[in-house]
Amino acid sequence: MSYIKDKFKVKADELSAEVKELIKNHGNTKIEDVTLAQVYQGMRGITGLVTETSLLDANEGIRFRGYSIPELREKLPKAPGGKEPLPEGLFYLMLIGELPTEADVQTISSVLGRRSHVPNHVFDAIDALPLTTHPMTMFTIAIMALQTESLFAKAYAEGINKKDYWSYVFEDSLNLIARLPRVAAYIYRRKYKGGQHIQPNGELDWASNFAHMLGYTDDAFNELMRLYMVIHADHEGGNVSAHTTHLVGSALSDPYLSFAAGMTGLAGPLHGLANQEVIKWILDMREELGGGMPTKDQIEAYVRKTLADGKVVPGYGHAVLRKTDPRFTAQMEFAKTHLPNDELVRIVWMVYDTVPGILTELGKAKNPWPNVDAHSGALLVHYGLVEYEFYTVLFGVSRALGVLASLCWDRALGLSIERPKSVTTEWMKLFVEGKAEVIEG
Ligand code: HAX
Repeated sequence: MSYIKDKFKVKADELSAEVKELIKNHGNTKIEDVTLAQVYQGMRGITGLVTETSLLDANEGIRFRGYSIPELREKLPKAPGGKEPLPEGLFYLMLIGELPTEADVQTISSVLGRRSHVPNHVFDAIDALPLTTHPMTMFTIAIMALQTESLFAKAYAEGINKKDYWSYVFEDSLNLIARLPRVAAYIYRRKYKGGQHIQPNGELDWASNFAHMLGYTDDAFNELMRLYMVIHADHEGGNVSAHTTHLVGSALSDPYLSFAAGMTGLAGPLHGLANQEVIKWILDMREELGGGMPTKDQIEAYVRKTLADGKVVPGYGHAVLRKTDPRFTAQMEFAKTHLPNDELVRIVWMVYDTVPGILTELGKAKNPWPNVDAHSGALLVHYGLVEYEFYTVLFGVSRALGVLASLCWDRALGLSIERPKSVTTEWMKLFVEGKAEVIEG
């Protein structure tokens, strides 16, 4: 691993120098004006963050270091006999900014395998929770319990030079990514499989070892896990889980604390929890209609009822995207290859034929198209992973790759503690009347 860390340091030193020059020469350049609506409505569209690992285009979707999802599926190294990219390769790409070789991916795979030991007190912390606890709550608590292992926190307590922060954050990030599948699988097996745990297999790649610890042995499920771990990893910096991890990290909270905070955000139904909400919504619809395949008219009626009840249609819409999410399309392609006749998948596709027209007709949602969460559950159900409350944990394990690679960059670039300015509505009213000055933050 040390050669990858050395390579990261070289890249980080180069970029740090460029950023210093940019700030020195263009620090006062205005990027855009901010409207009152943007301040009230979730800061939508305000450029206020730098995230090196990926960039989102409203129409094209996500690009990781310039590569789209179809390009990643083609160019990243695969497991022997596999067709889907290995997530270890995506992690390397996000960290270093270059496509990895097979050897780079092998190195990361074996480092993650070697570092996957989880101390017993973490399992004890999970075991102390009632079985009824939501898996995302268990996951977040387990990550907090793992914080005892933070090298950054120990080094900071002993006193380190700020130039070295990145090195400890780098080690913590690798250790955390290595441990998360074991923690997540423990939660799954405890809650749903009577506590019959499965030991890791160090011979397997990161995603298929995760599948193995969950209890799945099907090769196609390994492929799904590799694809799943790649497409959920990163979505630039402003989404709730990435932004929260970055924000908390900016206070020099260590990667365990920062990532746990990000996961509490991922657990919200407008963000990562939407993946469980989608499948729940489809299953509820099917139950209400008496089972089997619904007709197009029945789906349309159910969508309209959902909206009339003042609820969102889960899996549709996005704060930035304005077209079908390429992460949805990648899963659709996977389904066309591996499970084209699956009933639930066909319902997902029928919903895709129905919802955008209705949301467009109603004219409220800025994006009527499906996002990543609209498809993922149906694929998991097909392979037997029917416990949908667990789905956001899968998302969280994947999201670690992106937000922790970003956290390494945050510390390597010496980014500041985040502290935007806030105002009161009283101030807003005076400002629009020309009676208040902009207060310097
Ligand atoms: N169903 C019904 N109404 C929707 C909608 C949907 N799928 N998507 C947006 N709208 C509504 C909004 O609730 C909002 O209504 P109000 O003015 O009454 O508040 C209006 O349309 C305008 O919203 P928007 O500007 O188009 O969307 P936002 O940027 O505010 O929100 C969301 C983006 C993703 C939160 C939103 O589209 C939504 O709630 N979708 C359903 C939940 C979902 O799928 N979330 C997962 C998103 C992807 C992700 O983060 N995955 O982890």
